[in-house]
Amino acid sequence: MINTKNAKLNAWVKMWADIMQPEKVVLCDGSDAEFTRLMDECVANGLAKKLNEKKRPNSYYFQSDPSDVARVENRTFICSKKKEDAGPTNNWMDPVEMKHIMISKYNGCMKGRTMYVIPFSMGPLGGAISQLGVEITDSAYVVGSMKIMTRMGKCALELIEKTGNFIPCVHSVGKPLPAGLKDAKWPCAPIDDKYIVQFPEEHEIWTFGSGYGGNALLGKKCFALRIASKMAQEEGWLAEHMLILKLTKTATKETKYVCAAFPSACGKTNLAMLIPTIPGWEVKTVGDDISWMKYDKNGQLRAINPEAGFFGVAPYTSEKTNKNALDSCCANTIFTNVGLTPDGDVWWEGIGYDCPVGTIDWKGNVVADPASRDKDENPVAHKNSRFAAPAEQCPAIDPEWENPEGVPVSAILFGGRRPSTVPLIHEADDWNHGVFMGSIVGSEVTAAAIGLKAGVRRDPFAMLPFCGYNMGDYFQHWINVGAAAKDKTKLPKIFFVNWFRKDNGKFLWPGYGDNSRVLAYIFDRCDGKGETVDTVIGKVPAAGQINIAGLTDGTNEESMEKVLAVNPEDWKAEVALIEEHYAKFGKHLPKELRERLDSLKKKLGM
Ligand code: SAT
Ligand code: MN
Repeated sequence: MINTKNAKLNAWVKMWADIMQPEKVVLCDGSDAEFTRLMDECVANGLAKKLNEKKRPNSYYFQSDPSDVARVENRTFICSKKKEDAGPTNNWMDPVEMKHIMISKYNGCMKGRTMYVIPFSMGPLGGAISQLGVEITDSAYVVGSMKIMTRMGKCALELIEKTGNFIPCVHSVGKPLPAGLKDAKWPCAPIDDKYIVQFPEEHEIWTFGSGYGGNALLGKKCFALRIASKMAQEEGWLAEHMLILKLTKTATKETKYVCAAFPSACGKTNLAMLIPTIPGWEVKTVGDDISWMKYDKNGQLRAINPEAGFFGVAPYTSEKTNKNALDSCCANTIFTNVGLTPDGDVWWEGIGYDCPVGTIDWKGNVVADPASRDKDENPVAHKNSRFAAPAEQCPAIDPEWENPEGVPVSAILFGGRRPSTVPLIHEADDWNHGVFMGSIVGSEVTAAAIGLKAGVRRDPFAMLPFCGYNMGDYFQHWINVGAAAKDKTKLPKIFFVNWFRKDNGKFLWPGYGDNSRVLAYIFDRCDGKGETVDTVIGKVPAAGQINIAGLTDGTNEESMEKVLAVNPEDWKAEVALIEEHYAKFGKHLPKELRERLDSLKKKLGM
């Protein structure tokens, strides 16, 4: 058992060890030596491969079970006392009933395995916006990943020992290891036996049966979004699925911080680490996935990145699309479900060079003839294959990224993948209009979750899979946060962007580094500069306001007109979809949003 200075923590671990019956219990110290020891143990047991030390020092390669490659939304539950409090967009089960089921699953589930106890901090240690947690797990892969993704071990334990405050996070891969048997390459439970469970009223997380990403690294989606969104509602702050970046106008050294919410696998990591293609601008990264925001004593909304690493989608990350992400995973990185090259390095589709003959694909098969392989039907790297890399290794990391006070937020962006209807950028008239924009975010489905139907789905605030309570009440919370601003002029300006609009099947905007052209416009708009045109949905840039000088991909005045167009017929069809979406929330839909929709309808003559 463990013997920390905190009796509550000791008793909690003992209670779970009695239920799960591990062979031993290990309190993680978070040291580099511990990381290397645990990862080398995985290698020795056939669960991982060590990558070529010369090419990728201290880095490891894992292949998951084919049933365990992404989040599982139909196995994710919000267990509030009342079903209504989980709302229409979450799976709900009664907490008592769920605990009953899960205790029977957890009973003896760690037999033959080690129970690791991981104290961790989400956010800079001791920071005003930060929170503490403890995860118990029987997966060394999870320990290694938590070491990269959070501040974990001794440093967090010392704070927990002082305060006794921590969010309890319980995880097991759900596969006891009988004596004498060799472990599976990736132990986990069958798909229908996976449970990703949040108890929002108790601020507690129980997951079972999956070892992958957001299902198992409980500091991330389960805590920093689902539980934290509930805590934020109770305490008046915001826990959001947003990247945070710093934009600097190099001539004057003026800076602005921007937060942006896009659904999973829509390019948050790329935007967060963007290298501008226009002179005079610099982008630095604070975070690529999650933003916690609170007002400071002067009424300025400030944001922290609660994470310490990037859990990024590997495919299509290249020198060209995201050099900073590639450089971030140069060492001390865990790769999952990418290809493994004969010289002990990693490969994925879109890495920027051909797949070496003899590469092992994510399913463990040798790729004998890379050229004949169908990269969509049978990719070498799974479409949701990931790297977990320390944020401090990012060449573009902002020196302020560990500021415990957070960074001041000037603008908030919403967006998704929309092939039609939605212009490259439009601007909200005020905070509540921005909340309306967030509430109607929609996106084409990506590979970040298993079992979703293809097509556009509504993903309000990019929080659909991550909101820990009734989404209608969450909309209301956003309205309340705006209303609580001491000084409304300090509220971030809100914009909606869409890098993915198409014309005849071809993207109308180059994206990636060229998104700096849109960021430059946003920067100026935050200072009240730049010319806009009013449309039914908000302000769009006047012709010529977005700098397209030097673009060689065919972008011109004409294509800009198309990418910025607001077509009333498209929006009439969109309104019908929004009506359908809003109808789900019943009396939980804030009247302010209903009024916005009515005013849009009026403008469209509906
Ligand atoms: O939830 S994960 O951490 O697996 C990745 C994502 O969906 O953004
Ligand atoms: Mn995400």
